Amino acid sequence: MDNFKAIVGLGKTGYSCAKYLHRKGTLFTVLDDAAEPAYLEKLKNEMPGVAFEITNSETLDQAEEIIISPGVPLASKKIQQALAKGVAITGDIAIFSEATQIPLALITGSNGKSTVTDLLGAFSLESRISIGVGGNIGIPCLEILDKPHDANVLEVSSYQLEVADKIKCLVATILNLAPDHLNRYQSVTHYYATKMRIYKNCEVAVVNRQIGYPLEINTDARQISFGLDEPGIGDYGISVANGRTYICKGDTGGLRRIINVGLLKIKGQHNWLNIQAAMAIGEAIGIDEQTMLSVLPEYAGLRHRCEWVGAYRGVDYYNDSKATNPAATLAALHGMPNPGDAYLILGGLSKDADFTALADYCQVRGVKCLVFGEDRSEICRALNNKSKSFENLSQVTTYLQTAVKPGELVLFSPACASMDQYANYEQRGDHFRSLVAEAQS
Ligand code: UMA
Ligand code: ADP
Repeated sequence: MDNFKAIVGLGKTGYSCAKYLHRKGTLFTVLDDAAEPAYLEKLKNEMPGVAFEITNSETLDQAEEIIISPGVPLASKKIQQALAKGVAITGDIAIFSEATQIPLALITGSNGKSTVTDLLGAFSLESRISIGVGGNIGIPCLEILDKPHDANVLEVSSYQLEVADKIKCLVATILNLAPDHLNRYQSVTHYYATKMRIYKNCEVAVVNRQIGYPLEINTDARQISFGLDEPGIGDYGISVANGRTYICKGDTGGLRRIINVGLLKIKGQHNWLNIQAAMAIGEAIGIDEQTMLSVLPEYAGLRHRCEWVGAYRGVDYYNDSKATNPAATLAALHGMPNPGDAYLILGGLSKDADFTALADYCQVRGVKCLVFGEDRSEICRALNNKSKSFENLSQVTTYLQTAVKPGELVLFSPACASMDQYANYEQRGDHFRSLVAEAQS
C-alpha cells in the first residue's frame, strides 16, 4: 500500500474532495469510469499535478484509502476487491464530520430531506445563528466546511451513509422510511439499516413517532419526536380545535399551538411533518421559536416539490418532479385539494420499486394515470393496465390538451428517477413546465 488516497468518481463530490485534499497537500489520484467526467477540465486546470485515471484495480489496490462518491456502488467489483486487500474506505460526510468542531445536524429519510434542510437554511436567514447548508441537496459538504457558520446542516443520502458509520453529530433525524433504491440494495431491510447509521453517535435524535424504526435508536441520545397525533411533553405534533388544525408542542402546562396549518404556503400532511422535524432540529441547534415562527408562513418550498405551475383554462398544473419513489407521489396526491380529479403523470426509471400502494390509491380515488419513460410497461402492469402509456413527456402533454377538463388538475409526480431521458430531476421538471406553457400559447 502506498501513501496516497484514491478519489473515486469525479462529479460534484469527487471534485470537492480533490480541492480539499489539494488544499491540505495530501497526495491523491482521481479515478472515474468515464474517460471525460464532468469535472475533468476543472481538475486539470486547477490542480495540474494531480493524476486522473479510468477506474482500475491496480491503483485502487495500492491506495491507502478510497474516498468514494455516493453514486459509485460500494458493491462494485473493483471496490470490493480493494477492500478485501485491506484498503480503507470513506466518503465526504465522514471527512467533513472529522474536520469540523461546529455543531452538526444530519438529515436523512426517504422523502422530505431537501425540504427540511432548506427550511433550516430559511430559519437561519432570520436568526442570529448562521447555518451552513449542504450535502445531498446539491452542495457537496466539503464546499461549506471552511465557511464561518455557527452550525452546519447536511442532507445525507443512504448512499453517503454507506461509508459514514458512527458520525459524531449534535442532532440526527430519519424523517421517514419507504422503499427506494432497490436497484442498489439487496433488500428494503438493507436500505433501512443503512439509514439507521445516522443515529449511532448523535446527542439529540429527532424521530418520527409514527414509524417503526427497524433497529434500536441510540439510547444515550435525547429524543424529540414528531407526528400527526398529539405530542407528549417536549415533542411536536398536531392538534385540532374548532375545526382548525395546528402544529403544536407538548409543554409541561399542556399542548401549545404553534401555527395554524391554514397559514402555511406549503401544503399537505407530509409538509406538517417536515415543519415539525425542522423545528425540532432548529430547537436543538438553538434557534429560537419566534424566529422559526416568523419564517413559516412565508416559506414557499423548493422548486420541483408540489410546485404550482399555473392555472390554464380552469386546470391547475403542479410540478413534483422531485418525487422519485411511489411514497413521495402518494404524499403529493394526499396533499392535493381534490386528488379524485387528478391526472397523474408518472414514469422514468422505477428502480425496481413496488407500485402496489400507489395503484390501489389511484384505483380507489379514480386518479387517471399517464405513464411515460423507460420503465412504462412495468409501471402500467403494476397499475393493472388501467393507465395510458406514452414514450415521452411531450406526448403526454399533447394528449392532455384535449383530455383534461376545467376543474380537474394535473400532477406531474413521476415516482421514478429521471436519468432515462433527463440529466436530473430539475431538467425534467423544467421540461414539464415549458411543455405546459407551450401548450397554452
Ligand atoms: N461514476 C463512476 N462509476 C459509477 C458511478 C459513477 O465512475 O459506478 C462517476 C461518474 O462517471 C461521474 C461521477 O461518478 O463522473 C458522479 O459521481 P456521483 O454520481 O456520486 O455524483 P455527484 O455529482 O458527486 O453528486 C452526488 C450525489 N449524486 C448521487 O448520489 C447519485 C448528488 O445527489 C448530491 O447532490 C451531490 O453528490 C452532493 O452531495 C443527487 C442524487 O440523485 C441529487 N442523490 C440520490 C437521491 O437523492 O435519490 C441519492
Ligand atoms: P428528498 O430530498 O428526500 O427527495 P424533498 O423535500 O425534495 O425530499 O421532496 C421530494 C418529494 O417527496 C416531494 O415533492 C413530495 O412529493 C415528497 N415528500 C416531501 N416530504 C415528504 C414527507 N415528509 N413524506 C413523504 N413524502 C414527502
